[in-house]
Amino acid sequence: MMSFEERVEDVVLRLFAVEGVKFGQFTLKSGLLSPIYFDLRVVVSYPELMESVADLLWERRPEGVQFASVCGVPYTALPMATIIATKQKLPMLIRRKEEKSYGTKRLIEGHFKPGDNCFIIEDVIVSGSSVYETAVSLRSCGLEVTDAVVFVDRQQGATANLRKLGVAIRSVCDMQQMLAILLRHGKIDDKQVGAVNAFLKDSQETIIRREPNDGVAESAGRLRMSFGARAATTSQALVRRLLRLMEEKRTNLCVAADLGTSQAALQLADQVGPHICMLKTHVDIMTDFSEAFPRQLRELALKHNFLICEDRKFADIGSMSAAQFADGPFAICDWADLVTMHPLPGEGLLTALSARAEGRQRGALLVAQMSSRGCLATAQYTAAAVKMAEAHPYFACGFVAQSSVTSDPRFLVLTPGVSVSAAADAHGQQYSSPERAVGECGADVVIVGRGVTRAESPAEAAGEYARRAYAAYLQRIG
Ligand code: S5P
Repeated sequence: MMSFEERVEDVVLRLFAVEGVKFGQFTLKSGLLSPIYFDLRVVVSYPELMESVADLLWERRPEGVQFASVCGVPYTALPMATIIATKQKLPMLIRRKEEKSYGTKRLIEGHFKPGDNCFIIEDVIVSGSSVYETAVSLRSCGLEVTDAVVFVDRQQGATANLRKLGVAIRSVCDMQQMLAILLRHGKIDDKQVGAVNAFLKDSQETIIRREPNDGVAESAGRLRMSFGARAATTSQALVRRLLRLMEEKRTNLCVAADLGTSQAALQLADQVGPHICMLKTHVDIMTDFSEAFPRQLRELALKHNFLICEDRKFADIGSMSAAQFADGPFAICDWADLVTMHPLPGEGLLTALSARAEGRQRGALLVAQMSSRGCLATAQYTAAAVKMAEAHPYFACGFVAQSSVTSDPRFLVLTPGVSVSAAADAHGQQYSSPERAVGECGADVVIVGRGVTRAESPAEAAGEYARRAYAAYLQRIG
Protein backbone atom coordinates (compact mmCIF):
# COMPACT_ATOMS: atom_id res chain seq x y z
CA MET A 1 0.00 0.00 0.00
CA MET A 2 1.37 3.40 -0.96
CA SER A 3 1.13 6.13 1.64
CA PHE A 4 -0.96 9.24 0.97
CA GLU A 5 2.23 11.23 0.24
CA GLU A 6 3.52 8.60 -2.18
CA ARG A 7 0.23 8.63 -4.04
CA VAL A 8 0.27 12.42 -4.22
CA GLU A 9 3.77 12.22 -5.68
CA ASP A 10 2.66 9.66 -8.22
CA VAL A 11 -0.36 11.70 -9.28
CA VAL A 12 1.66 14.93 -9.57
CA LEU A 13 4.10 13.18 -11.92
CA ARG A 14 1.26 11.73 -13.98
CA LEU A 15 -0.35 15.17 -14.18
CA PHE A 16 2.92 16.66 -15.36
CA ALA A 17 3.23 13.97 -18.01
CA VAL A 18 -0.17 14.84 -19.51
CA GLU A 19 0.39 18.61 -19.21
CA GLY A 20 -2.02 19.04 -16.34
CA VAL A 21 0.70 21.29 -14.92
CA LYS A 22 2.76 23.46 -17.23
CA PHE A 23 5.57 25.99 -16.96
CA GLY A 24 5.91 29.11 -19.13
CA GLN A 25 3.95 32.39 -19.20
CA PHE A 26 0.23 32.21 -18.55
CA THR A 27 -2.45 34.81 -17.90
CA LEU A 28 -4.75 33.73 -15.04
CA LYS A 29 -8.50 34.47 -14.80
CA SER A 30 -7.61 37.24 -12.34
CA GLY A 31 -5.32 38.92 -14.91
CA LEU A 32 -2.10 37.91 -13.13
CA LEU A 33 0.76 36.66 -15.30
CA SER A 34 1.92 33.32 -13.90
CA PRO A 35 4.99 31.16 -14.68
CA ILE A 36 3.01 28.01 -13.80
CA TYR A 37 -0.38 26.83 -14.93
CA PHE A 38 -2.63 23.99 -13.87
CA ASP A 39 -5.11 22.56 -16.30
CA LEU A 40 -6.83 19.69 -14.59
CA ARG A 41 -9.47 19.54 -17.32
CA VAL A 42 -7.14 17.18 -19.20
CA VAL A 43 -7.69 14.41 -16.66
CA VAL A 44 -11.06 13.55 -18.27
CA SER A 45 -9.00 11.90 -21.02
CA TYR A 46 -7.21 9.69 -18.48
CA PRO A 47 -9.84 7.84 -16.44
CA GLU A 48 -7.38 6.19 -14.08
CA LEU A 49 -5.69 9.48 -13.32
CA MET A 50 -9.10 11.10 -12.87
CA GLU A 51 -10.03 8.42 -10.36
CA SER A 52 -6.75 8.83 -8.46
CA VAL A 53 -7.31 12.59 -8.21
CA ALA A 54 -10.87 12.02 -6.95
CA ASP A 55 -9.71 9.48 -4.36
CA LEU A 56 -7.09 11.85 -2.95
CA LEU A 57 -9.63 14.67 -2.79
CA TRP A 58 -12.06 12.54 -0.82
CA GLU A 59 -9.35 11.36 1.56
CA ARG A 60 -8.57 14.96 2.47
CA ARG A 61 -12.10 15.59 3.76
CA PRO A 62 -12.21 16.87 7.33
CA GLU A 63 -12.70 14.22 9.96
CA GLY A 64 -15.86 14.24 11.96
CA VAL A 65 -17.99 16.34 9.60
CA GLN A 66 -21.10 14.70 8.18
CA PHE A 67 -21.78 15.73 4.61
CA ALA A 68 -25.17 15.16 3.02
CA SER A 69 -23.85 15.82 -0.48
CA VAL A 70 -20.92 16.89 -2.65
CA CYS A 71 -20.83 19.61 -5.26
CA GLY A 72 -18.04 20.09 -7.78
CA VAL A 73 -17.20 23.65 -8.78
CA PRO A 74 -18.16 23.80 -12.47
CA TYR A 75 -16.74 22.56 -14.73
CA THR A 76 -13.35 20.98 -14.05
CA ALA A 77 -14.29 19.50 -10.72
CA LEU A 78 -17.63 18.07 -11.89
CA PRO A 79 -16.27 14.68 -13.00
CA MET A 80 -14.24 14.36 -9.79
CA ALA A 81 -17.31 15.10 -7.68
CA THR A 82 -19.20 12.51 -9.73
CA ILE A 83 -16.61 9.85 -9.00
CA ILE A 84 -16.68 10.69 -5.28
CA ALA A 85 -20.48 10.64 -5.26
CA THR A 86 -20.73 7.24 -6.92
CA LYS A 87 -17.91 5.63 -4.96
CA GLN A 88 -19.07 6.97 -1.58
CA LYS A 89 -22.78 6.61 -2.40
CA LEU A 90 -23.14 10.24 -1.46
CA PRO A 91 -25.71 12.39 -3.29
CA MET A 92 -24.32 15.01 -5.61
CA LEU A 93 -25.56 18.49 -6.41
CA ILE A 94 -24.80 20.48 -9.55
CA ARG A 95 -24.52 24.21 -9.51
CA ARG A 96 -25.68 25.87 -12.70
CA LYS A 97 -23.24 28.48 -13.89
CA GLU A 98 -25.51 29.98 -16.51
CA GLU A 99 -28.48 30.55 -14.15
CA LYS A 100 -28.50 34.31 -14.53
CA SER A 101 -29.13 34.34 -18.28
CA TYR A 102 -31.81 31.64 -18.11
CA GLY A 103 -33.57 33.14 -15.13
CA THR A 104 -36.21 30.54 -14.44
CA LYS A 105 -33.88 27.55 -14.22
CA ARG A 106 -32.92 26.14 -10.85
CA LEU A 107 -29.68 27.39 -9.37
CA ILE A 108 -28.87 24.00 -7.90
CA GLU A 109 -29.83 20.69 -9.52
CA GLY A 110 -30.50 17.68 -7.33
CA HIS A 111 -32.62 16.95 -4.28
CA PHE A 112 -31.69 18.29 -0.87
CA LYS A 113 -33.09 19.43 2.46
CA PRO A 114 -32.47 22.89 3.91
CA GLY A 115 -29.59 22.68 6.35
CA ASP A 116 -27.86 19.78 4.57
CA ASN A 117 -24.12 20.28 4.67
CA CYS A 118 -22.67 20.16 1.15
CA PHE A 119 -18.98 19.48 0.61
CA ILE A 120 -17.43 21.54 -2.21
CA ILE A 121 -14.88 19.91 -4.51
CA GLU A 122 -12.48 22.02 -6.58
CA ASP A 123 -9.35 21.46 -8.65
CA VAL A 124 -7.21 24.56 -8.09
CA ILE A 125 -7.63 27.71 -6.00
CA VAL A 126 -5.97 31.07 -6.44
CA SER A 127 -8.13 33.61 -4.59
CA GLY A 128 -10.93 31.21 -3.75
CA SER A 129 -13.50 33.10 -5.87
CA SER A 130 -14.93 30.06 -7.63
CA VAL A 131 -15.40 28.17 -4.36
CA TYR A 132 -16.96 31.31 -2.92
CA GLU A 133 -19.43 31.64 -5.81
CA THR A 134 -20.43 28.01 -5.44
CA ALA A 135 -20.83 28.42 -1.66
CA VAL A 136 -23.02 31.49 -2.18
CA SER A 137 -25.27 29.61 -4.63
CA LEU A 138 -25.61 26.64 -2.29
CA ARG A 139 -26.24 28.80 0.75
CA SER A 140 -28.83 30.87 -1.08
CA CYS A 141 -30.82 27.64 -1.49
CA GLY A 142 -30.65 26.91 2.24
CA LEU A 143 -27.73 24.50 2.21
CA GLU A 144 -24.89 24.65 4.71
CA VAL A 145 -21.34 24.98 3.44
CA THR A 146 -18.58 24.56 5.98
CA ASP A 147 -15.81 22.87 4.03
CA ALA A 148 -14.21 22.53 0.64
CA VAL A 149 -11.37 20.43 -0.68
CA VAL A 150 -9.06 21.35 -3.55
CA PHE A 151 -6.37 19.43 -5.33
CA VAL A 152 -3.83 22.27 -5.51
CA ASP A 153 -3.68 25.33 -3.31
CA ARG A 154 -1.65 27.91 -5.22
CA GLN A 155 -0.87 29.56 -1.85
CA GLN A 156 -2.03 32.99 -2.94
CA GLY A 157 -4.38 33.79 -0.10
CA ALA A 158 -7.46 31.68 -0.87
CA THR A 159 -7.44 29.84 2.45
CA ALA A 160 -7.55 33.05 4.49
CA ASN A 161 -10.08 34.66 2.10
CA LEU A 162 -12.45 31.74 2.40
CA ARG A 163 -11.99 31.31 6.14
CA LYS A 164 -13.36 34.84 6.58
CA LEU A 165 -16.45 33.72 4.69
CA GLY A 166 -16.92 30.66 6.83
CA VAL A 167 -15.51 28.02 4.46
CA ALA A 168 -12.57 25.90 5.64
CA ILE A 169 -10.29 24.72 2.85
CA ARG A 170 -8.16 21.61 2.78
CA SER A 171 -5.87 20.75 -0.11
CA VAL A 172 -4.29 17.56 -1.38
CA CYS A 173 -1.06 19.46 -2.05
CA ASP A 174 0.18 22.99 -2.27
CA MET A 175 2.43 24.70 -4.74
CA GLN A 176 5.61 24.11 -2.69
CA GLN A 177 4.99 20.38 -2.39
CA MET A 178 4.28 20.14 -6.08
CA LEU A 179 7.44 22.04 -7.03
CA ALA A 180 9.50 19.89 -4.68
CA ILE A 181 8.20 16.70 -6.28
CA LEU A 182 8.84 17.90 -9.83
CA LEU A 183 12.30 19.18 -8.94
CA ARG A 184 13.21 15.94 -7.18
CA HIS A 185 12.32 13.98 -10.29
CA GLY A 186 14.20 16.33 -12.62
CA LYS A 187 11.04 17.53 -14.39
CA ILE A 188 11.84 21.17 -13.69
CA ASP A 189 15.01 23.02 -12.69
CA ASP A 190 15.95 25.47 -9.94
CA LYS A 191 15.38 28.41 -12.27
CA GLN A 192 11.75 27.44 -12.82
CA VAL A 193 11.23 26.95 -9.10
CA GLY A 194 12.78 30.37 -8.50
CA ALA A 195 10.44 31.98 -11.03
CA VAL A 196 7.38 30.44 -9.36
CA ASN A 197 8.56 31.47 -5.92
CA ALA A 198 9.24 35.04 -7.05
CA PHE A 199 5.77 35.14 -8.57
CA LEU A 200 4.20 33.79 -5.38
CA LYS A 201 6.02 36.37 -3.27
CA ASP A 202 4.47 39.20 -5.27
CA SER A 203 0.97 37.81 -5.51
CA GLN A 204 0.03 36.86 -1.97
CA GLU A 205 -2.78 39.28 -1.39
CA THR A 206 -5.50 38.02 -3.66
CA ILE A 207 -9.02 39.12 -2.80
CA ILE A 208 -12.42 37.72 -3.52
CA ARG A 209 -14.67 40.09 -5.41
CA ARG A 210 -17.92 39.70 -3.55
CA GLU A 211 -21.39 40.01 -4.97
CA PRO A 212 -23.63 42.57 -3.31
CA ASN A 213 -26.11 41.08 -0.80
CA ASP A 214 -24.50 37.65 -0.99
CA GLY A 215 -25.76 36.80 2.47
CA VAL A 216 -22.27 35.89 3.64
CA ALA A 217 -21.31 37.82 6.73
CA GLU A 218 -17.75 38.95 7.18
CA SER A 219 -16.49 39.45 10.69
CA ALA A 220 -16.28 42.86 12.29
CA GLY A 221 -14.58 41.19 15.26
CA ARG A 222 -16.16 39.20 18.03
CA LEU A 223 -16.09 41.87 20.70
CA ARG A 224 -18.01 44.45 18.69
CA MET A 225 -20.62 42.19 17.11
CA SER A 226 -24.04 41.32 18.46
CA PHE A 227 -24.76 37.68 19.28
CA GLY A 228 -27.36 37.64 16.51
CA ALA A 229 -24.96 38.93 13.86
CA ARG A 230 -22.37 36.39 14.96
CA ALA A 231 -24.87 33.56 14.56
CA ALA A 232 -24.79 34.26 10.81
CA THR A 233 -20.99 33.85 10.63
CA THR A 234 -20.87 30.22 11.71
CA SER A 235 -22.13 26.94 10.36
CA GLN A 236 -21.77 25.25 13.76
CA ALA A 237 -25.44 24.61 14.49
CA LEU A 238 -25.02 24.55 18.26
CA VAL A 239 -23.15 27.86 18.39
CA ARG A 240 -25.79 29.40 16.16
CA ARG A 241 -28.55 28.11 18.41
CA LEU A 242 -26.84 29.37 21.54
CA LEU A 243 -26.08 32.84 20.14
CA ARG A 244 -29.66 33.23 18.99
CA LEU A 245 -31.14 32.10 22.28
CA MET A 246 -28.82 34.43 24.19
CA GLU A 247 -30.16 37.34 22.18
CA GLU A 248 -33.78 36.21 22.42
CA LYS A 249 -33.64 35.53 26.15
CA ARG A 250 -31.31 38.46 26.82
CA THR A 251 -28.97 36.40 28.94
CA ASN A 252 -25.33 35.40 28.75
CA LEU A 253 -25.27 33.65 32.09
CA CYS A 254 -24.27 30.04 32.61
CA VAL A 255 -24.96 28.65 36.06
CA ALA A 256 -22.60 25.96 37.35
CA ALA A 257 -24.93 23.54 39.13
CA ASP A 258 -22.17 22.12 41.33
CA LEU A 259 -24.42 20.34 43.80
CA GLY A 260 -23.99 16.94 45.39
CA THR A 261 -27.27 15.37 44.34
CA SER A 262 -29.19 15.25 41.11
CA GLN A 263 -32.36 16.30 42.91
CA ALA A 264 -30.74 19.53 44.07
CA ALA A 265 -29.33 20.17 40.60
CA LEU A 266 -32.74 19.68 38.98
CA GLN A 267 -34.40 21.96 41.47
CA LEU A 268 -31.78 24.62 40.81
CA ALA A 269 -32.15 24.22 37.03
CA ASP A 270 -35.88 24.85 37.30
CA GLN A 271 -35.36 27.91 39.50
CA VAL A 272 -32.64 29.59 37.45
CA GLY A 273 -33.86 28.29 34.06
CA PRO A 274 -35.58 31.54 32.98
CA HIS A 275 -32.36 33.52 33.53
CA ILE A 276 -29.69 31.36 31.89
CA CYS A 277 -28.47 30.44 28.43
CA MET A 278 -26.63 27.37 29.71
CA LEU A 279 -26.48 25.07 32.70
CA LYS A 280 -23.14 23.51 33.47
CA THR A 281 -22.93 20.24 35.36
CA HIS A 282 -20.32 18.04 37.02
CA VAL A 283 -22.24 14.79 37.16
CA ASP A 284 -19.35 12.89 38.76
CA ILE A 285 -19.92 14.73 42.05
CA MET A 286 -23.52 13.55 42.32
CA THR A 287 -24.08 10.80 44.89
CA ASP A 288 -27.36 9.71 43.30
CA PHE A 289 -26.72 9.99 39.55
CA SER A 290 -29.11 7.78 37.61
CA GLU A 291 -30.42 7.57 34.07
CA ALA A 292 -33.41 9.66 35.10
CA PHE A 293 -31.27 12.74 35.70
CA PRO A 294 -30.27 13.51 32.10
CA ARG A 295 -33.82 12.92 30.92
CA GLN A 296 -35.30 15.27 33.50
CA LEU A 297 -32.58 17.83 32.89
CA ARG A 298 -33.26 17.81 29.16
CA GLU A 299 -36.94 18.35 29.87
CA LEU A 300 -36.05 21.42 31.89
CA ALA A 301 -33.67 22.61 29.17
CA LEU A 302 -36.54 22.39 26.73
CA LYS A 303 -38.98 24.08 29.10
CA HIS A 304 -36.66 27.04 29.82
CA ASN A 305 -34.66 27.03 26.56
CA PHE A 306 -31.05 26.60 27.70
CA LEU A 307 -28.16 24.38 26.64
CA ILE A 308 -26.48 21.80 28.83
CA CYS A 309 -22.72 21.62 29.24
CA GLU A 310 -21.12 18.75 31.11
CA ASP A 311 -17.87 20.15 32.45
CA ARG A 312 -15.98 16.88 32.08
CA LYS A 313 -12.69 18.53 31.08
CA PHE A 314 -11.53 15.57 29.02
CA ALA A 315 -7.76 15.41 29.05
CA ASP A 316 -6.78 11.91 28.00
CA ILE A 317 -5.76 10.55 24.62
CA GLY A 318 -8.52 10.62 22.01
CA SER A 319 -9.65 7.01 22.26
CA MET A 320 -9.97 7.06 26.07
CA SER A 321 -11.73 10.39 26.14
CA ALA A 322 -14.12 9.21 23.44
CA ALA A 323 -15.01 6.21 25.60
CA GLN A 324 -15.50 8.46 28.63
CA PHE A 325 -17.69 10.68 26.47
CA ALA A 326 -19.93 8.06 24.94
CA ASP A 327 -19.69 4.87 27.03
CA GLY A 328 -19.79 4.25 30.76
CA PRO A 329 -22.52 5.05 33.26
CA PHE A 330 -22.79 8.76 32.47
CA ALA A 331 -23.20 8.40 28.66
CA ILE A 332 -22.45 12.12 28.42
CA CYS A 333 -22.73 12.20 24.65
CA ASP A 334 -26.39 11.21 24.83
CA TRP A 335 -27.55 14.22 26.78
CA ALA A 336 -24.98 17.05 27.05
CA ASP A 337 -25.04 19.54 24.19
CA LEU A 338 -21.54 20.68 25.05
CA VAL A 339 -18.56 19.29 26.89
CA THR A 340 -15.36 20.90 28.07
CA MET A 341 -11.94 19.52 27.18
CA HIS A 342 -8.33 20.39 27.76
CA PRO A 343 -6.44 20.94 24.51
CA LEU A 344 -3.35 19.42 26.17
CA PRO A 345 -3.44 15.99 24.49
CA GLY A 346 -3.68 17.49 20.98
CA GLU A 347 -6.29 17.57 18.27
CA GLY A 348 -6.86 13.80 18.32
CA LEU A 349 -8.98 14.35 21.41
CA LEU A 350 -11.20 16.78 19.55
CA THR A 351 -11.61 14.57 16.49
CA ALA A 352 -12.27 11.50 18.66
CA LEU A 353 -15.07 13.25 20.55
CA SER A 354 -16.52 14.63 17.35
CA ALA A 355 -16.53 11.18 15.76
CA ARG A 356 -18.57 9.78 18.67
CA ALA A 357 -21.15 12.56 18.35
CA GLU A 358 -22.34 10.69 15.26
CA GLY A 359 -24.25 13.46 13.59
CA ARG A 360 -25.92 14.77 16.75
CA GLN A 361 -25.67 18.48 17.51
CA ARG A 362 -22.71 18.41 19.90
CA GLY A 363 -19.70 20.55 20.52
CA ALA A 364 -16.65 21.10 22.69
CA LEU A 365 -15.32 24.06 24.62
CA LEU A 366 -11.54 24.14 24.91
CA VAL A 367 -10.12 25.15 28.27
CA ALA A 368 -7.56 27.68 27.04
CA GLN A 369 -6.86 29.32 30.41
CA MET A 370 -8.02 28.67 33.96
CA SER A 371 -9.30 30.96 36.66
CA SER A 372 -7.23 29.40 39.42
CA ARG A 373 -4.11 30.97 40.88
CA GLY A 374 -0.89 29.55 39.45
CA CYS A 375 -2.57 28.09 36.37
CA LEU A 376 0.12 26.59 34.13
CA ALA A 377 -1.32 27.65 30.76
CA THR A 378 1.20 29.92 29.00
CA ALA A 379 0.36 32.40 26.24
CA GLN A 380 1.81 29.93 23.77
CA TYR A 381 -0.45 27.14 25.05
CA THR A 382 -3.50 29.37 24.81
CA ALA A 383 -2.62 30.40 21.25
CA ALA A 384 -2.19 26.74 20.31
CA ALA A 385 -5.64 26.00 21.75
CA VAL A 386 -7.14 28.70 19.54
CA LYS A 387 -5.37 27.29 16.48
CA MET A 388 -6.74 23.86 17.30
CA ALA A 389 -10.30 25.18 17.44
CA GLU A 390 -9.80 27.05 14.17
CA ALA A 391 -8.79 23.81 12.49
CA HIS A 392 -11.97 22.06 13.73
CA PRO A 393 -14.73 24.69 13.74
CA TYR A 394 -17.43 22.10 13.08
CA PHE A 395 -17.01 20.71 16.61
CA ALA A 396 -15.01 23.30 18.57
CA CYS A 397 -17.52 25.89 19.75
CA GLY A 398 -15.19 28.14 21.71
CA PHE A 399 -13.11 28.48 24.81
CA VAL A 400 -13.20 28.57 28.56
CA ALA A 401 -10.82 31.45 29.21
CA GLN A 402 -10.01 34.47 31.33
CA SER A 403 -9.25 36.90 28.52
CA SER A 404 -10.25 37.66 24.94
CA VAL A 405 -8.34 34.79 23.38
CA THR A 406 -9.90 35.24 19.93
CA SER A 407 -11.54 37.93 17.82
CA ASP A 408 -13.18 35.31 15.63
CA PRO A 409 -16.97 35.83 15.89
CA ARG A 410 -17.65 32.13 15.32
CA PHE A 411 -16.20 31.17 18.68
CA LEU A 412 -17.64 31.69 22.14
CA VAL A 413 -15.57 32.73 25.11
CA LEU A 414 -16.93 31.53 28.46
CA THR A 415 -15.43 32.90 31.64
CA PRO A 416 -15.70 31.26 35.05
CA GLY A 417 -14.45 32.78 38.28
CA VAL A 418 -17.24 35.35 38.45
CA SER A 419 -18.73 36.57 41.69
CA VAL A 420 -20.14 39.83 43.00
CA SER A 421 -19.37 39.04 46.62
CA ALA A 422 -16.14 37.00 46.85
CA ALA A 423 -12.60 37.72 45.65
CA ALA A 424 -11.25 34.20 46.05
CA ASP A 425 -11.94 30.84 47.68
CA ALA A 426 -9.66 28.78 49.91
CA HIS A 427 -8.25 26.68 47.07
CA GLY A 428 -6.99 29.12 44.49
CA GLN A 429 -10.19 30.15 42.73
CA GLN A 430 -10.05 33.83 41.79
CA TYR A 431 -13.10 35.96 41.05
CA SER A 432 -13.93 39.08 39.12
CA SER A 433 -17.20 40.90 38.55
CA PRO A 434 -19.54 40.25 35.60
CA GLU A 435 -18.73 43.75 34.28
CA ARG A 436 -15.01 43.08 34.30
CA ALA A 437 -15.36 39.59 32.81
CA VAL A 438 -17.52 40.79 29.90
CA GLY A 439 -16.41 44.38 29.41
CA GLU A 440 -12.68 44.16 30.06
CA CYS A 441 -11.78 40.52 29.60
CA GLY A 442 -14.03 39.81 26.61
CA ALA A 443 -16.27 37.06 27.95
CA ASP A 444 -19.39 36.24 25.94
CA VAL A 445 -20.81 34.04 28.68
CA VAL A 446 -20.08 34.30 32.40
CA ILE A 447 -20.09 31.11 34.44
CA VAL A 448 -21.29 31.48 38.01
CA GLY A 449 -21.37 28.66 40.52
CA ARG A 450 -21.41 29.39 44.22
CA GLY A 451 -22.45 33.01 43.65
CA VAL A 452 -25.82 31.56 42.67
CA THR A 453 -26.01 28.18 44.40
CA ARG A 454 -25.20 29.61 47.83
CA ALA A 455 -27.42 32.66 47.51
CA GLU A 456 -30.50 32.85 49.68
CA SER A 457 -32.59 32.91 46.51
CA PRO A 458 -30.72 31.30 43.61
CA ALA A 459 -33.40 32.49 41.17
CA GLU A 460 -33.00 36.12 42.24
CA ALA A 461 -29.22 35.88 42.25
CA ALA A 462 -29.23 34.36 38.74
CA GLY A 463 -31.54 37.15 37.55
CA GLU A 464 -29.15 39.74 38.92
CA TYR A 465 -26.02 38.12 37.44
CA ALA A 466 -27.76 37.80 34.08
CA ARG A 467 -28.89 41.42 34.13
CA ARG A 468 -25.41 42.72 34.92
CA ALA A 469 -23.59 40.46 32.46
CA TYR A 470 -26.01 41.25 29.63
CA ALA A 471 -25.83 44.99 30.29
CA ALA A 472 -22.02 44.74 30.12
CA TYR A 473 -22.33 42.92 26.78
CA LEU A 474 -24.68 45.58 25.37
CA GLN A 475 -22.27 48.26 26.44
CA ARG A 476 -19.37 46.38 24.86
CA ILE A 477 -20.97 46.11 21.43
CA GLY A 478 -22.03 49.75 21.63
O1 S5P B 1 -10.84 27.84 34.78
C1 S5P B 1 -11.90 27.37 35.19
C2 S5P B 1 -12.68 26.55 34.39
C3 S5P B 1 -13.91 26.11 34.86
S1 S5P B 1 -14.91 25.23 33.80
N1 S5P B 1 -12.36 27.70 36.42
C4 S5P B 1 -13.55 27.23 36.89
O2 S5P B 1 -13.90 27.58 38.02
N2 S5P B 1 -14.33 26.42 36.13
C5 S5P B 1 -15.63 25.90 36.61
O3 S5P B 1 -16.49 26.99 36.87
C6 S5P B 1 -15.55 25.10 37.88
O4 S5P B 1 -15.39 23.73 37.61
C7 S5P B 1 -16.87 25.39 38.53
O5 S5P B 1 -17.87 24.51 38.04
C8 S5P B 1 -17.23 26.78 38.07
C9 S5P B 1 -16.89 27.87 39.03
O6 S5P B 1 -17.64 27.76 40.20
P1 S5P B 1 -17.67 28.91 41.33
O7 S5P B 1 -18.46 28.32 42.41
O8 S5P B 1 -16.25 29.20 41.74
O9 S5P B 1 -18.33 30.09 40.68
